[in-house]
Amino acid sequence: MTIPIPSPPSIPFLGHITSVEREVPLRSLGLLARQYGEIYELTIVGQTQLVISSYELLNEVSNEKRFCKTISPALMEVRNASSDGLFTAHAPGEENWYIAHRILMPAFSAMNVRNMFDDMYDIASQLLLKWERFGPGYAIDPAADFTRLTFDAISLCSMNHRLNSFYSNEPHPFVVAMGDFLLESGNRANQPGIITAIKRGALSKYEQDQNTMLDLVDEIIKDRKEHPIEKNDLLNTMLYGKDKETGKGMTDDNIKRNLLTFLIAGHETTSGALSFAVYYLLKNPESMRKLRDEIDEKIGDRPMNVNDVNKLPYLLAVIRETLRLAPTAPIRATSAIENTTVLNGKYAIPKGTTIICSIFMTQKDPKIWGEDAEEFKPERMLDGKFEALPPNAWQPFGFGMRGCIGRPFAWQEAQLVLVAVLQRFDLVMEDPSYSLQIKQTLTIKPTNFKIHAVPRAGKP
Ligand code: MNH
Repeated sequence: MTIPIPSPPSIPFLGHITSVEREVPLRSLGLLARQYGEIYELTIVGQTQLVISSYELLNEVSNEKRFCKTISPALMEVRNASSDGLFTAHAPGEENWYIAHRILMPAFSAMNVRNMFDDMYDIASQLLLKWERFGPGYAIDPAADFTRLTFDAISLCSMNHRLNSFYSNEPHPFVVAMGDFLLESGNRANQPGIITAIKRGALSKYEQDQNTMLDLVDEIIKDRKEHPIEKNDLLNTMLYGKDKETGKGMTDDNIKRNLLTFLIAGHETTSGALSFAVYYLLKNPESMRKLRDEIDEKIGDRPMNVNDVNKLPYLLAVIRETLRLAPTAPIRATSAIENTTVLNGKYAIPKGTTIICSIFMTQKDPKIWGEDAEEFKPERMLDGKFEALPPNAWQPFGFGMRGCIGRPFAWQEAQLVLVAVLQRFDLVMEDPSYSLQIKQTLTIKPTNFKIHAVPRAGKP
């Protein structure tokens, strides 16, 4: 016999909207988990969603025979711009996902990403120069500069297009439009359609933001068509690649949607991860010291090169631990393929119901990580302990066939940037009493966080 899934009391008509805080919905999801447990049900504007927060449940739903990715209400809104691009496509369901997946996977293989190292380093050098020239008195907003870096890097490495974000005081217009678009997409998922319709102003701004993003996409495609290059980059692969299974290429519209997808998914999460890493390292000076010692010993003053990637164990542990505590894509959504039960028949899960997997919570489950689960301890990822983790305990890059396609790219980029920055600078928190505040759009990043970069004595 199954037992009912707990649910907070709801208000007629509005459902559970009031339980889910606008600013940082994640925080409410965490509080609700504390009150209602590892699985609970929410009804938001007429849609039932289950929220799971324990390792055990996440592991059970991480099974492609029984569950598959579903496009959550928030991602349904993001589809307004990205449509059947890889991230927001329905699969199974939309053939374009399979075609694009097969054509584009090889472009982001570990091998191909190695070839992008020099372009990545080019962009990272621009950040180093900026921090050097502004000097130690300048209060750096790491999230803003890491966004310049990751955004310029995805565009240069995969589209051969320079955005030159470091040459502007303002964030790139695409980045501003994207932030507002993602935030509004999340809001729209949590409000009745009638409110969306009433908020006309927001609606037209919402459309403008999409146009701002798509304008850049059009510009990049036009530029490539006018100035073709011979390079197997992502853009040429999209324009000229053929799917071996169907013989089909990607349609013009699907190319546009995927270019947009890569411009968004290819920078926002890595930028957040780098910002969180800096935060945790500054809050844990012992870890900072160990990491710097490792870099000094293994690399010293020479520039890092592609053969150093994945060779620094403490660095890898720091990035893994950062993405455990602060998975920058903090939730994913799945649903049962058939009516089923979970936890040995305890709860019934109807086919198709959206299951929000709170990776943010599951990766802090004390049953896996112990009573100090909330603490930053890279040591738990060292000496074979990462490899020995139970399946799906660490899952910041999603799961199965819908897992992250950019993982090798993000992995190389995060290593390269942390090494280059720590080789040259002593980082200091602007306000030593700062404690983490999170800004959530669809992804998370630290907010109101400022640092200073003091050139290290005797370093180039
Ligand atoms: Mn990425 C899917 C996390 C970097 C491009 N990414 C996912 C998913 C997660 C994720 C989680 C699965 C989402 C879901 O189930 O709904 N991604 C990350 C993190 C980083 C990251 C934490 C950095 C750190 N991602 C990148 C980079 C790129 C990229 C860099 C591009 C170069 N990600 C994607 C794409 C998808 C995706 C494209 C969609 C894959 C698919 O469904 O086919």
